[in-house]
Amino acid sequence: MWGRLGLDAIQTNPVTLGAVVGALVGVLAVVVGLTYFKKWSWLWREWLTSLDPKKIGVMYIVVAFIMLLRGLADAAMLRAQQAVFATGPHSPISPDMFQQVFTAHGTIMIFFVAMGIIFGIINLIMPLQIGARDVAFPLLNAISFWLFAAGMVLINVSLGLGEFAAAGWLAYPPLSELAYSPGTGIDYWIWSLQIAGIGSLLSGVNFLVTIFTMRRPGMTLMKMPVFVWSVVGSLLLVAFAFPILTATLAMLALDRTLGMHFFTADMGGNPMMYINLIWAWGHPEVYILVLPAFGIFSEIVPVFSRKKLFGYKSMVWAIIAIMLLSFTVWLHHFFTMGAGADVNAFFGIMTMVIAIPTGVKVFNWIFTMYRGRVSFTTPMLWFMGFVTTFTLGGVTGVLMAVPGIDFQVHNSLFLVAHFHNMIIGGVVFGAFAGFAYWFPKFTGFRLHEGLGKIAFWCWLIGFLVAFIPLYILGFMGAVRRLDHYDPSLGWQGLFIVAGVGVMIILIGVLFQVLQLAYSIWKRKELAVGPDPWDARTLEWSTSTPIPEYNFATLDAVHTRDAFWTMKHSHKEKKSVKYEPIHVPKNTGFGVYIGAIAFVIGFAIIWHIWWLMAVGFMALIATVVASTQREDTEKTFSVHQITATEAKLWGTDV
Ligand code: HEM
Ligand SMILES: [Cu+2]
Repeated sequence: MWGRLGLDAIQTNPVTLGAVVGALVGVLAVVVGLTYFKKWSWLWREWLTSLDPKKIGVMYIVVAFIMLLRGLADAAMLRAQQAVFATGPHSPISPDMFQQVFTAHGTIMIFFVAMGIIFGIINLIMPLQIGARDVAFPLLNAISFWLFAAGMVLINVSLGLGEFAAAGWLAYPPLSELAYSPGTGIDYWIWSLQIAGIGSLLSGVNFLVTIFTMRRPGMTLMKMPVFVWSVVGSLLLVAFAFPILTATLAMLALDRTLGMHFFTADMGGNPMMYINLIWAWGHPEVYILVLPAFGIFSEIVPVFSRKKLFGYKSMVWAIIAIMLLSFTVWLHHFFTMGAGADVNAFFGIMTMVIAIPTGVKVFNWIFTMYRGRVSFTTPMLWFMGFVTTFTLGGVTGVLMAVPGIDFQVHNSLFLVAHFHNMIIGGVVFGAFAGFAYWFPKFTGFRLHEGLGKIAFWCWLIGFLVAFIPLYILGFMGAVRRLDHYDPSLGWQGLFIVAGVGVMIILIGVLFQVLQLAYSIWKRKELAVGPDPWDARTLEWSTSTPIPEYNFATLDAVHTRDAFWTMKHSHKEKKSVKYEPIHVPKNTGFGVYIGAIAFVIGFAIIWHIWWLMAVGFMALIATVVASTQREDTEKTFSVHQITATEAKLWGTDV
């Protein structure tokens, strides 16, 4: 009846059990809190069923932040093992568990932290920046979020029920095939990524349509803010790369559940095919994550340098070039697989070519600062940290693009240091910069600067202390995913230094939490107006708090920095005339579809076939029911808009 699921599926390892109990206590605390304060219906009405991208964006970021804490906990365990226990016979972390921990860390950080942050920020900022009131398909947007959330819950269930995957974050076969990973871990991995990935694909299409059809009148493509351009680049990559992931995961699932042989080492299968496919998605994926971060910095640098962005057009072309080139380099992840010298040379050269448009962007940011009146606020500090660490990561990347060198450092800690340089310096610092920059637009108060600066320095110094030793260790021959080594190798000192670096980072995270709490506490003193930084793009032109319909009127724009022009052209303000505005009504369909996707995934993982069938039928019924909704919009009347605007702008009449 319950397929592979039995009581023996419950994890009993003390470390895992502790984590599960901790997580359950956390969930319980939230449930009790919501019940005690009678907030359930508020939560359902205001948040879970909302189709407002501003709220969906916040929910993405909340999920991503919780997952960041889990990913950091995993990272701390890896560091503790390598610094303290790796040379001795005893460790609280068994070799098998170590594999689960690095797989969990990589998977969760990429799919549920970085992707969550990026989609959260796109939801929050993109519609506002193009001067729109919504996205093209609001319900689809909610469904995407709930599929992301369903994938997140599913992969975390494997902590307590069954096992976490232990084949690395990309689950290379043959290790990930049934013969070598007979448990449920890989199935959890496949289905949670499949569900979340379909959500990402739907978002990608949804946002592209939004950008191409819903811009303010007058905002031609070459007048879009660079952040929006970076989102276009990122989403085109989503649209073309995620189907490859979906197909690859589906083939691995067919191998594992129906005994097929796409990627097995026998019966005509070929594991090398998987490695090609997964990186044909995987390399574009890193640009899916980093392009929006470039976009964030392209907004921040001009505002805090009090100058317009240097080289707008070259910025746009650089995004397009990076986007196209990123599909031509995937083989640099497996130069050592034996494709031959000519193939390796081609992919090595293409990889180096990508450094050119990226360099263009870095120079443009620096030229924007040149002779500007630069104010070193926290967003700007994150930018400076980004330029430093990202450039270091870029240089080591170009180094590894030389196949001959890669043969030496492939799968070593040198590589691990390189990609964390790009991901932490690029995506994570970019997210923090954007968070500090846009926070006041959504809340009406700034984050405390002093605490933010301390957090920044902890992150930057902690990052360098944690990862520079890995470059050296990589040269000394330390491979990645290593849970034991001989003390005579002399590596332990460097691993201990790296561990200290992680502690400094964790102190930084503590300061960020402190900063948020303190800023909320002191929100009266930190209160600011709708345009605290004297910014240039449309999201700052509406009031704070932002009304549900974003903008009362959709005035045409004429220039690139549209809001800047509005502020500085001394045209007489025409008397505004409002028209009724329609916004989508809340609906629970997103939540239902996410929940059903979770059940289907769970049923397939545990081979509970009747439940899977029931799930699919429920899915079809729900989709059909959702198309039958009639009363899907609510309307703000002219009278309501006038009253709301007067209240928001503090000009009560
Ligand atoms: C912020 C502090 C972080 C620390 C201290 C850290 C630490 C580590 C460590 C120790 C490993 C294992 C290295 C080994 O193989 O020996 C690792 C692997 C990895 N990390 Fe991180 N990491 C951090 C953040 C991130 C972030 C933000 C991401 C992505 C968004 C990320 C993605 C990965 C991936 C994909 C792997 C490879 C996992 C595998 O081998 O399958 N990490 N990290
Ligand atoms: Cu790559």
